[in-house]
Amino acid sequence: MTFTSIHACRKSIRQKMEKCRMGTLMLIEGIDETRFYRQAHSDFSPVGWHLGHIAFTEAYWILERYAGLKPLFPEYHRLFAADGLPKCDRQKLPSLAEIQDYLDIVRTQVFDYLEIAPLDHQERLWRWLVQHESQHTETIAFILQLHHLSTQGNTLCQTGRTPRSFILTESFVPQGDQTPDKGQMIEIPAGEFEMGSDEIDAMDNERPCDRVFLDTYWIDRYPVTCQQYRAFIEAGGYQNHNWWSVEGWKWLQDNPVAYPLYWSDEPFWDNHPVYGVSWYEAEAYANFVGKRLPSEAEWEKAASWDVQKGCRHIYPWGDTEPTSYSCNHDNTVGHTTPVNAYPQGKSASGCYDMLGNVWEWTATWFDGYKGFVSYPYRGYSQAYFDGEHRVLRGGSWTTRPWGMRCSFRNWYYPSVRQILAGFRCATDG
Ligand code: AVJ
Ligand code: FE
Repeated sequence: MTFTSIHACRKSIRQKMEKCRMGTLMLIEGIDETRFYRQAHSDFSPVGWHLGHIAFTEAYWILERYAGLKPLFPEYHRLFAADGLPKCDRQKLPSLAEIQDYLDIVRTQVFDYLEIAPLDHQERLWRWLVQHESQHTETIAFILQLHHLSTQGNTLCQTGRTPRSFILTESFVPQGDQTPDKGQMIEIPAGEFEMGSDEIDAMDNERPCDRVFLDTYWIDRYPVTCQQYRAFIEAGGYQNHNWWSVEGWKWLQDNPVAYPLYWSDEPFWDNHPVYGVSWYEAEAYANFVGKRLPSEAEWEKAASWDVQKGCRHIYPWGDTEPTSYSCNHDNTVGHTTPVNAYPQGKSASGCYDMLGNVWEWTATWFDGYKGFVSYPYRGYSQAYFDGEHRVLRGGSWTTRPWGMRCSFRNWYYPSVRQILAGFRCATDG
């Protein structure tokens, strides 16, 4: 890097880190003690832990590993490292003020070091840190939704805001059920596409970019809506094992539910995507409409590949960073939006909402691509290549801009409903 470009690089990293932190702190502004210290669900740590972990991760990678400094707060290592305490033992935390101090003290020293950091070798890690914080901020948003759910009861607008209506410019025709209706599906012609990414922001699990051949398939233009999902509920979907896989039916018997975790019968939400469903519920719905879940390759090709031009895009709409016109993300709306609300965010193939609104379950088990190399540590991705996690794509209305791109891969156990995940369906050509 030249002197000017390294200077520009420092400045841009600093700005991203500041902007990212602002969003994190905005989310927890005015948080009460219960929500700060208590687990909302056994699979999730308390909000306070995530904040400490964000500071710890920055201190560990930048101050200890790069700057060679002694740990500032050695006692925080065990508490805030991901491989420290089990989730249920993360409730005895320092106070909110102490954790905020921790964040600030670390941040000041990190910015001091940034001025002299050899970014030629370190840029990837600095940018990884912004994404790391972004992901924990999203997890905090999931946890806040769960707290709302347990205190306010079940409504789709969990943020405490009045839901906003959208003036829609494109019509939306909900599809029928039972017969695979290709009317609202898009045909993706057979051929190769470029899957994954080698860009500097790409996580280890997105690399390396590779050409992948797919046969012709069809994919839903929109994520499955509440109205469509209601047909499944009303047809006795949760009572009829015919639609469920053996695994899925077993999950349902162990977790007797009859509608998504986040659900409302109000017509207002009819054209919003369904969310708060486990992978098994998504699979059962797909069977019900005679379809299946897309593989992650099918999802990514529909999101990123321009068949006409024969090239991939970082985002469905092209290569420019997301704005409030391209998709519902970054907590700006505060809830889901109708699935046709963002015509400007369409992919080249014509799919809506590929990024933002709700995460989308895919049929694929999380694994490394051919040529995978762990970065920055084995526990980031590789520890989850266990054949027990399903890949999700796309991002939700709480995803920060730094985690939004067509190649981004998320992963959770198929039983998890506590994330903002819905799905769309696919069929063979
Ligand atoms: C990609 C969201 C599944 O939160 O477990 C954060 C991201 N990894 N710190 C998670 C992550 C390490 C990860 N997910
Ligand atoms: Fe982490």
